[in-house]
Amino acid sequence: MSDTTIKPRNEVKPKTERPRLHKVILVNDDYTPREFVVTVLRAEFRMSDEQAYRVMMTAHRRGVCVVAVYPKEVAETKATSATEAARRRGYPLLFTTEPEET
Ligand code: TYC
Repeated sequence: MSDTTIKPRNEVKPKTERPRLHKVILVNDDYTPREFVVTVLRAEFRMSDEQAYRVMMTAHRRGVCVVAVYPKEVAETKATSATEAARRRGYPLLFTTEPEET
């Protein structure tokens, strides 16, 4: 048997940090039809008709509306995909992302 003793580290700090979330933001414009905005919100963000309508009207009135929060990668993918769906139809509709304040 060896005399060597192994001293455990005094402090083992548990890793509890969660990945930071990013907001997906819907931006108003003067050209995209309301109904199309609702359709995109329903399809890309799995919202009910009622939720989608409320989010669309908030962006319409205030200029922007937070749609949802996700881990960074997910937020960016969804924002890009929703914006591209609008481009394919020739609309200037824009979704952006930004980190959520903690
Ligand atoms: N302002 C648009 C209209 O009156 C509708 C709209 C709402 C467009 C929200 C974009 O993010 C938006 N047709």
